[in-house]
Amino acid sequence: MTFPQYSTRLPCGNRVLDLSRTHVMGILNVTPDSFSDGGRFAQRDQALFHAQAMVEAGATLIDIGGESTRPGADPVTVAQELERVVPMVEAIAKRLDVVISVDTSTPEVMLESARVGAGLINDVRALEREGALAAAAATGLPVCLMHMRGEPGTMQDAPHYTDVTAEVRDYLQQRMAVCGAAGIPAERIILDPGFGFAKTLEHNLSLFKHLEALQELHRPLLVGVSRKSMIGLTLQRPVDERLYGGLALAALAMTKGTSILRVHDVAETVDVVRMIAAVQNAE
Ligand code: 7PM
Repeated sequence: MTFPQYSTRLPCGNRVLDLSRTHVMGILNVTPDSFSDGGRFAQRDQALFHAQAMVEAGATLIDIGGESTRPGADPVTVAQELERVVPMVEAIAKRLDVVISVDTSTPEVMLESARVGAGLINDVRALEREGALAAAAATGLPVCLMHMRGEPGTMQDAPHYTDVTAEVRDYLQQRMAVCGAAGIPAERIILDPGFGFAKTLEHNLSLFKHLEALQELHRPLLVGVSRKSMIGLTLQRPVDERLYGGLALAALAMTKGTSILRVHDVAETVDVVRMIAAVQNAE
């Protein structure tokens, strides 16, 4: 393993991530379809219980998202997203020792989440939405910039690339420059190739194979492939049978230098990370 070209200490609000090791980010969905309906408070209780289980299993970050990015999903209003996300951020920040990441593109959600204890902004639109750059800069928090093209609802309509890895790298480099000009320095940025976002299976596989090329940008990488269709299409598996494929990709991503693995299956992924780290740290 080559030594990272960036500081391994990433301040995330009132916590610090040590990027000299690989972290597991647990996915917590707070969209209404993600938990059985027992009313708003029962849903919050269930989500909190799930977050606690993920932290006990070794997640050092929890990613909270209130917008379904599924193609065809109803667009969520700012008020709905605030109501879903902010109370969860606050509840987790009060109770659990974990960095809270908010999966949002909405400026108001960034600002309110930061106010109640979020430690990281995770934006699948790389701060392209109106007002998002200024809001993220105002929070002072680190930002994960993800590559996508178009909008979630239409992004899978025949995406075309000449060289997917180079185009993803160039896009992320451009967004880093835009962030710099808006007062978000490179030291506060995490990069994500955006697996499954405006990419065919072939694009996803090629991008994964050449993931090391993103190290040229000298920033930590976050990879999210958990249960995604690139596993389903490759292995011909439905969404509830993609764990082993996902663990294979987690292992591969880690050996390619990924700092943060965004996953549903925390306990299983933590075993993969610990096992690889044991070998990497041997004489
Ligand atoms: C429907 C479609 C539901 C897509 C959920 C998804 C990533 C992310 C998501 C990722 C970062 C999922 C995605 N994916 N944030 N948010 N990187 N940074 O499968 O790959 O979890 S949502």
